[in-house]
Amino acid sequence: MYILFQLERMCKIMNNRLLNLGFDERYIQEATLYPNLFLGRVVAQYSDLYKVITDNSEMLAEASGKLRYSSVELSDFPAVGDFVMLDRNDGTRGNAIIHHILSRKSIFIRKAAGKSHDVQAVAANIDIIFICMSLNYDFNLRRLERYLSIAWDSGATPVVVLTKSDLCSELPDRLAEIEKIAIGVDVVITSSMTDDGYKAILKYITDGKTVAFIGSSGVGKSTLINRLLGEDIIETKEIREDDKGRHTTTRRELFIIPAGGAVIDTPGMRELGVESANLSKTFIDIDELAEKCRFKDCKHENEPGCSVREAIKNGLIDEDRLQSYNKLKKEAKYEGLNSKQIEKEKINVMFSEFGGIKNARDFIKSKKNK
Ligand SMILES: Nc1nc2c(ncn2[C@@H]2O[C@H](COP(=O)(O)OP(=O)(O)OP(=O)(O)O)[C@@H](O)[C@H]2O)c(=O)[nH]1
Ligand SMILES: [Mg+2]
Ligand SMILES: [Zn+2]
Repeated sequence: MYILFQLERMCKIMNNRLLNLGFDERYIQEATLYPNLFLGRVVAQYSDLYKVITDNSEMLAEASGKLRYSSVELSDFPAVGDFVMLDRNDGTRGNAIIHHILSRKSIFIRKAAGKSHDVQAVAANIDIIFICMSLNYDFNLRRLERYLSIAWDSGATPVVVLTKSDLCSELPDRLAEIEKIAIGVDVVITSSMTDDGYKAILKYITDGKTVAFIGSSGVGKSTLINRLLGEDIIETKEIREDDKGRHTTTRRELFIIPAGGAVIDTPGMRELGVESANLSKTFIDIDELAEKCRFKDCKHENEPGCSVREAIKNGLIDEDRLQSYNKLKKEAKYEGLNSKQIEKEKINVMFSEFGGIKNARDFIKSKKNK
């Protein structure tokens, strides 16, 4: 009886661990396509090596030759948060091999720094993206618009996390500014100076969900995650006087939260290059006004009957916001493509038992004709 009880308890712990890691029905089902391989989740990356967790083990893994050669962009390689198919379920006989990456429900992508213009996956299969911005020197509305454009395209839901509220004396002003530009986005305020200063973020981190913290260096991402973990697992460091961070966190890493859910910590980003963006969601105010412009192809410069210019004149929209919109439009190679692709993949998974969407359509048609 006691053994049975212990067994039940162990199963519960295991199931909770898997649930908190995000192993939900969707991935378990997709994994059945590869009956000879094992399902795991990438929790950290060290250049070419990955730390992976499976249902009963943790091991190092590398991408298979085939996966490496078929990858065009950096973002085609495994990323932290990815669900992957491995050749083994324990690491006692050397590194495991990652053969497949399961289809991603969301992916936060940025153009990598440097000349390569490569596209890098920051975090995969996340439900919520915490865009962290500190309420002192880091506060910058134009940068926030940039983060939001990518986040809305990622397939995850953005939440703005304003950190270091203890260092800000104009909180109501800052909030009013943000509310004007982060349309339809939750905004939460945190401080690590009080015991409950991090509690506003708790409601977003629940069983089976994965959240990612992104933002500039030194805004307090790792400090918040340590609070969630209940102990100082991640190194945090004071930043210099001029608030230029030293990049304390150097790798992306996924942690399981004891109370439920998983979080991904990321190193502070110096620049955030935009490859794919959802501008119509981020700048919904401008898009809605643009529909009322006299000319369909209005550039909102000095055309007559321009509703956007009218709104700027009346102080409803800042000129800077329109410029930010134009700049991102120019920079983004794709608009709304990422999310559309993800949507298509979801549909394909849904219809996989028919052999994909095309066969599903034929099937529905044949039913109708009967
Ligand atoms: N006053 C104040 N300081 C904070 C707060 N949160 C974090 N800090 C301090 O800010 C510094 C940077 O915090 P980190 O958590 O390392 O910042 P990070 O965003 O993880 O930085 P990177 O890892 O470099 O990206 C540390 O000295 C923290 O103690 C806060 O709410 N108020
Ligand atoms: Mg950090
Ligand atoms: Zn116009």
